[in-house]
Amino acid sequence: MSDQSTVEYKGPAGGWGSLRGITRIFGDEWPTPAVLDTLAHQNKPGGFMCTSCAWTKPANPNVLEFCENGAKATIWELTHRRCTPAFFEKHTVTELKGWSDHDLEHQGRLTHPMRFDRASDRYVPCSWDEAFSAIGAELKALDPKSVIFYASGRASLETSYLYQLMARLYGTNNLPDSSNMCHETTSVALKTVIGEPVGTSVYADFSTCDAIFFFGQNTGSNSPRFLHPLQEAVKRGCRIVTFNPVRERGLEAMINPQSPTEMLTGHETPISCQYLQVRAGGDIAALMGLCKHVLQKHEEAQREGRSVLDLDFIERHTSGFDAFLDTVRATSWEAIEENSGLTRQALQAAGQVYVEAERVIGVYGMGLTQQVHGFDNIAMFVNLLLMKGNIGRDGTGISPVRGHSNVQGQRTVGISEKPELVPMDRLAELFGFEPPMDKGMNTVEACEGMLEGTVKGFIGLGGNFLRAVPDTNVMEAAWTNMRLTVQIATKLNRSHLVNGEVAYLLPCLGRSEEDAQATGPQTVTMEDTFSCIHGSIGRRKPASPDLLSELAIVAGIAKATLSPNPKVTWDAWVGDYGLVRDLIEQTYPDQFHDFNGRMFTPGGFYRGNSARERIWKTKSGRAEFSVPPALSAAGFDDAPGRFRLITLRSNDQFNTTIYGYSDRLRGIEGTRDVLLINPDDMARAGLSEGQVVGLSSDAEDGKNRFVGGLKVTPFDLPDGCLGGYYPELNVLVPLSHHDIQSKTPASKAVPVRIVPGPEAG
Ligand SMILES: Nc1nc2c(c(=O)[nH]1)N[C@H]1C(S)=C(S)[C@@H](COP(=O)(O)OP(=O)(O)OC[C@H]3O[C@@H](n4cnc5c(=O)[nH]c(N)nc54)[C@H](O)[C@@H]3O)O[C@H]1N2
Ligand SMILES: Nc1nc2c(c(=O)[nH]1)N[C@H]1C(S)=C(S)[C@@H](COP(=O)(O)OP(=O)(O)OC[C@H]3O[C@@H](n4cnc5c(=O)[nH]c(N)nc54)[C@H](O)[C@@H]3O)O[C@H]1N2
Ligand SMILES: [Mo]
Repeated sequence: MSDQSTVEYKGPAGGWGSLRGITRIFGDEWPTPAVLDTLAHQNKPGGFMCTSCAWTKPANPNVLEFCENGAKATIWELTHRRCTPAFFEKHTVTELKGWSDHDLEHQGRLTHPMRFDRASDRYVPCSWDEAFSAIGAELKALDPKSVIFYASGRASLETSYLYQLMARLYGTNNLPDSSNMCHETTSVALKTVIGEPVGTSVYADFSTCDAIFFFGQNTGSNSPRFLHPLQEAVKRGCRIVTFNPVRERGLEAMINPQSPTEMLTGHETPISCQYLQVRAGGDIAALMGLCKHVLQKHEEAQREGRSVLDLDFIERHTSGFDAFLDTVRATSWEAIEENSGLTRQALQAAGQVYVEAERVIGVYGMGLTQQVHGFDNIAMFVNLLLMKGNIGRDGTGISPVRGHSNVQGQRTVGISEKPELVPMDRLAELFGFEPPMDKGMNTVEACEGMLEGTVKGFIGLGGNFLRAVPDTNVMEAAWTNMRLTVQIATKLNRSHLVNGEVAYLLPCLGRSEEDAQATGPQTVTMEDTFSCIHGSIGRRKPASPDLLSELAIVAGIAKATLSPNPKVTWDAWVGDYGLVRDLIEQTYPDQFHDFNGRMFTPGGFYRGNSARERIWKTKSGRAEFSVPPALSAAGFDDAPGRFRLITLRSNDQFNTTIYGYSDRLRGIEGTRDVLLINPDDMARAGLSEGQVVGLSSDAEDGKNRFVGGLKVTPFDLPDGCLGGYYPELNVLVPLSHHDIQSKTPASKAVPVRIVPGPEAG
């Protein structure tokens, strides 16, 4: 690498920096002092469960069981700012479209149901009754197959269950979820190869594992409380090996902000013992390299009468091993080095950690799932783990780190476009109707439907769909062709500004707020990344007296739309969420028995996982070794001038919610309009630091996609890889660029070229 220095952050993750991150937000959003009480109970039994990530809530929590980003999420929700009808009177929707994501949400909490008035180009206040009956009338007039019921992974199990029930009673399985842009690859790949759509590890496994392999998950920013068990693991001798094109600080070193000694002495714990900067899309090859080393060591050991592979496990529990071995043998180190961007020596050293460890956990995130061959990334990771029986034993497992706080749970209780994943017979029996059995649309298919004009209505249970999906410009243009768009939200975002002919914006309670109904204050529940279910009670005064709970809004729309059914008692359910938990229990008796009785179990109650018990619900009845169809996960070839763009999250955002402009852990401050590039690539492209350039799409469809105004920023990345921020760069991700099997958009290796000069297009 040339000696041009790169932008970086030299401090550890956690530490004083994380406290400064929180206090900066505090200063700006300062809610009531009561927020401190909410934070003190955050993620603890009987308290409220953080709306940020899906990391688990342990049975024995820290004194303060929240992180920098969890605190930001709570403060953001409990802000004193209000986005009232008076605000909408002042600003036209067209004007607001010119505002940044940060400025829109920064207006604070929505307070009143609003109807979009096309004539004045403004949102105007309306009553709840008016909104529900207008939406009901529109839905009745539409073909159910033309309406999308989207959910962002935050809403509780109770609301989610009723949401899918409403969609199915109405007549559609069009239930895409934010998961379709996220860990859908996991749901499809793990279901295929181990028979469960979710991870097999639990929290306790992190106390007994000998090694952890990390692929494409940014713990320091996205699940910071995970750093505590990692720090503990390192201290007891567990070895952590990380594969990531970016040197993420949280995986290099941390200071526990809850330890006074560490804070005062500045003593940091190194996290990864080896850090391999794999090329974006290079993981299939990297994993192949690890497997090749394991196999070689096994063959050496066999000559001495020993074994590295768990042959007994392979024999009794797996299928496809021979074909897999043939492929590992046939793949050359040259091909592995070229596709992974890593040297044979580095891969062998990492492979040796795997060989020497008795118990290994495989952790991963968006770096593996958001790729054209994302499915094969995950299947390949499972291959590595199966070689030594590292699934279904204490201290082992495959561990996807889920995103939104209840995204996994939404799938568990039936938000799925795939009817075969839902116990339709039970729904039919419980509610006396014939559920639709045709496949619904996932996120990409819903977008395709909007482009084709077959989708006419959209209901959004949270989220910022239009900003989160690929091909922003194309999708925004198509969106306004819809007849009906309804958004249930806490804060204003861009998806609320691009409207169908009839459009409503319905404000809801946040999870930290008291949800009082006919039978008193209500509890809601969520499922964390380890399949543990937790009750959550909000205690803060609602941001406005005109808010309804998400569950009440769903029921309001349902009642106005569906014909009466004696088995479907919306009012009773709104009055007592415990009745909805009874329905969940009746629908999923094995996993949710005694739901109401167990929901406050410290650490949550575990709903079980067959693969963890080595019961494989796959086609063959065994865990599947598989052969990847390609060594590169990128899904496109290299070409002169073509780069692989990684769309990143900063430490100062939660998805499309932009708290601020400080990506502290990467040393990028003050702006998000950056193009991260390594100094060698900079020199080759004739660029200089601070120069403003654009990016254009280099996808095979040849379509024109362009983003300008990006500041060239030298950054430590592998050759041929660029970094920039999501959602600003979603303009460049083609809708057709997605994981082949699950259709998760492939946002981590997007083909682009650099266009010098800000105005080029
Ligand atoms: N503070 C905060 N927390 C969050 C979120 C947030 O936006 N902000 N979002 C939440 C949600 S919904 C989700 S899904 C999770 C997302 O959390 P993560 O799964 O961590 O997702 P990302 O940050 O998008 O990307 C993860 C990492 O993948 C790396 N990467 C990119 N390409 C590759 C590749 O080809 N191979 C490998 N091995 N690595 C690669 C990137 O450098 C990055 O470090 O976080 C959740 N938590
Ligand atoms: N290029 C690129 N694109 C990506 C990704 C990427 O890494 N790169 N990541 C993808 C991933 S992993 C995901 S999960 C999606 C995220 O997609 P979404 O889940 O659709 O988006 P969010 O940004 O999480 O949604 C934020 C909005 O949710 C609303 N909200 C907040 N709290 C609540 C609440 O309690 N109730 C309700 N009803 N609304 C609430 C607020 O109005 C806020 O503006 O984006 C995906 N898109
Ligand atoms: Mo996500």
